[in-house]
Amino acid sequence: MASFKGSVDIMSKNKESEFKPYHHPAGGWGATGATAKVLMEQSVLVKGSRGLLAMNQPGGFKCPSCAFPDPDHRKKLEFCENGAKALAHEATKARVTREFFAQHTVTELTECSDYWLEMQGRLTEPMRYDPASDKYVPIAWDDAYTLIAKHLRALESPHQAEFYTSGRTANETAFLYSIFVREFGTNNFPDCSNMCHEPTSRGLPSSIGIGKGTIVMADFDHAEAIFVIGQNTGTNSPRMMTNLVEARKRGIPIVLINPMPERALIRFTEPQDILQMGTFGSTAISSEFVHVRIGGDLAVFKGMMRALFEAEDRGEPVLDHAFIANHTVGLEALRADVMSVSWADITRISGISEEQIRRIAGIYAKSNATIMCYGMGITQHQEGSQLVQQVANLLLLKGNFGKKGAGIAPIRGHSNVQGDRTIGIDEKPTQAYLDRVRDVFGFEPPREHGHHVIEAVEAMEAGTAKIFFGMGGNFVRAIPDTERSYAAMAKLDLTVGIATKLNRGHLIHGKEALILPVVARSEIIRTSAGEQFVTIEDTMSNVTPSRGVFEPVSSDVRPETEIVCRVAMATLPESKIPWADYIEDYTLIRDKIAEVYPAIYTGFSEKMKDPHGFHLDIPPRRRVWMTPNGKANFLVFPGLTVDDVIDDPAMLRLATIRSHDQYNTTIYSNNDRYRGVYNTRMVIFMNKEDREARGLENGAVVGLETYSDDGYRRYVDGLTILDYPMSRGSIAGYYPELNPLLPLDFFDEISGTPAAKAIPVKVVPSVTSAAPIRIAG
Ligand SMILES: Nc1nc2c(c(=O)[nH]1)N[C@H]1C(S)=C(S)[C@@H](COP(=O)(O)OP(=O)(O)OC[C@H]3O[C@@H](n4cnc5c(=O)[nH]c(N)nc54)[C@H](O)[C@@H]3O)O[C@H]1N2
Ligand SMILES: Nc1nc2c(c(=O)[nH]1)N[C@H]1C(S)=C(S)[C@@H](COP(=O)(O)OP(=O)(O)OC[C@H]3O[C@@H](n4cnc5c(=O)[nH]c(N)nc54)[C@H](O)[C@@H]3O)O[C@H]1N2
Ligand SMILES: [Mo]
Repeated sequence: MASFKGSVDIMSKNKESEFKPYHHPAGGWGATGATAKVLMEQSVLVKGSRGLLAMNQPGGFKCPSCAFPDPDHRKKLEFCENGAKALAHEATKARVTREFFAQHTVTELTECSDYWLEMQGRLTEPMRYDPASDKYVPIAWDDAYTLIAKHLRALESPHQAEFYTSGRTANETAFLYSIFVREFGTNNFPDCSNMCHEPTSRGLPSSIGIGKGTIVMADFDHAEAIFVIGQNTGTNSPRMMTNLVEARKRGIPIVLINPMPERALIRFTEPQDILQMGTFGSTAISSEFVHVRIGGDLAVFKGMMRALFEAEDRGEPVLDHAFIANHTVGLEALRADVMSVSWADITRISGISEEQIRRIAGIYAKSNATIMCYGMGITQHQEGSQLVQQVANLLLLKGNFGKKGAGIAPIRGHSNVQGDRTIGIDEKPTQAYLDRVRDVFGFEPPREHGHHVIEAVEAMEAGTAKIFFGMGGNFVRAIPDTERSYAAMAKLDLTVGIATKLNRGHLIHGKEALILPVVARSEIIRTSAGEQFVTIEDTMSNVTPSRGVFEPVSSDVRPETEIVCRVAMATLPESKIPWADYIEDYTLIRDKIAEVYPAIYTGFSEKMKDPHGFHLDIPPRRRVWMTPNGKANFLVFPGLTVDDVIDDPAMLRLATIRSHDQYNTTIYSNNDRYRGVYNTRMVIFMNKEDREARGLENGAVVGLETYSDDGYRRYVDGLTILDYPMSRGSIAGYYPELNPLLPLDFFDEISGTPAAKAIPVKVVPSVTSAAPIRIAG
């Protein structure tokens, strides 16, 4: 069995691994201390602090971390511990230079951990892989563009190239990229969103007419109940904790549905609340913790709906009948489906008692305005899209759209992942959009659907894809089935990584390979037309300008937008599109965005004069439904399970999740403070009874093996079991170390999103000897 490079961290070998449960509230002084520490580690205390002052402020830049919006009027400083980490790592003093690459062969670098690669610092000049020396060597920008163009033009078909986007790419870049790739001739746009909130984008349109969330920030102030489902807010969208704290202080119930009691959602101290900090006070966040089994959410939702229908049958009016009559279709079919499932099955599959489900249904029934937030715990299942539709069903039953304090709230990940989608990064574009592109730009775009992430990997495996072009991100580390995916990438003729930092995606490369370094979000973009800014769309559909404040890391990095334009000019010399102009003046790009999207982007350039930006129209907020029948639809999904049932009592469901000190594939440290894990990431969180049933000790080192019937053995070794209050039958461990366990074909058919939260695994003996973890008593 191959060992996966990067799984075991050489740095942490010298430090003792430890498991020491965290008993403090999340946030508070722990977060403040961690912020100062990361700024010091990256040697950017002064620069970083200056950056934090400009982050998420009007006229400044947007935090490169998550997609949570800025407040309308709130604290003076608007950043969190994890935003500070993202900024410190972007503004770091460390540099990856040509001397660095001269010192290490690529084979040597693949032996280093993801953490070590990240800590080497910012990329400073374009590099080309040299097979003779097995090293990256410098290349001039023009030669890099020529090399890409040569490869692209040599393809038999444009569909042999895969154009990936990670969600940090700004609107202007993403828009030009989508136009260039379509003029080149393909819709192959695998996107990080395919692994993330695609079930939202694909599931919600048939339900409410748009694949986006429907709340705005102010809705938190008017909500009467908030549900947080399958989302680790305190780590992944820490700025949302302010909204939850404020809601709790107003006495609003917050219902948490999660197989793990995430620390911050239990008790939280706001690092920016001086009084609470001074008194070591904290706020209890969840008023009701629903300790669901992995994949048990469908049963919980159906139980809630059943309780509502039963109340109606008893003559207690809990549904919004006027709304249902005027705005929806399909109630009776939904009722029939929900009433056909028994309470016995609901409680068995969810792991939640009828009493508790009735209680949270009661909270929901009483509330006149409810927000339901959800994250990867809902989307990353085999039926993630249909699960999202059930969240919408619940909300529709009480008319929770188009009124203050209510709505559906997918909490997106990357800061512009939603914007990239809006602006054309879509492997299945609509014909109406393609017509607009044709009319505005004067070329005929390809009409057939392109590849999403999984299809792109399959094409690489099959040898039909020849080129991978990565606009940001760390594709090879983010995707499932690590071993197969590495092999697939290595078959390519050319891999291009447009990046700020060195990552494994640059080391698992094609026959030829390029690393092209960019100006980062926090840095100034200067062109002949003066300083430029870009725009992003957050998870609540606010479009705001982002203007960097630091000098670029080197004179040899380029804005992403320029890279797209120059690749286009080199590849399509006959193009009539004025690419050279777009390099200089981003207003020209925004004017074209307005032409392609008149319904939402009219007057874009003008609107961007307001540093607060503007809100894109979300029709359900006006109770307008852009569905084929013009109504909101109750959608039926029969049964109670969202993942294939494995008939073996040894089976455990594994959720691959993020630690507190990582940003996706970027590892900031090997600690996970709120879960009490220090100096290691090779752990699995397990319920004590599940552990004892297997005759194992707390701290035992084991392997995990996936149930799969496609002939591949998927196995990860050297994992320490930690007693953790997980729901029964549910275990969790870290992404990306456990991606080798996630089969490529284990995904939601509607969205193509891998079921990274529901991998069926069994515990198997360990064949290596891992260093023991000290378990604090
Ligand atoms: N600091 C930091 N911020 C980030 C990121 C990061 O890596 N670091 N990543 C960004 C990105 S791209 C994204 S998409 C978001 C991700 O943010 P989240 O959606 O919070 O992602 P995860 O940490 O993967 O896991 C979410 C939660 O799902 C729970 N869960 C697992 N399975 C189930 C289930 O079956 N049902 C329920 N109800 N819950 C379940 C887990 O216990 C965990 O609490 O965060 C973004 N922000
Ligand atoms: N098993 C499992 N797999 C998962 C998930 C999971 O929960 N479990 N989560 C999935 C999710 S939600 C997502 S979104 C994907 C994430 O997949 P990606 O978006 O591909 O991964 P990231 O780790 O966010 O990418 C990090 C890299 O982006 C580059 N970068 C950072 N900033 C910039 C910038 O400003 N410009 C450019 N050009 N490059 C930049 C840096 O080089 C850095 O190394 O992973 C998915 N994979
Ligand atoms: Mo994501």
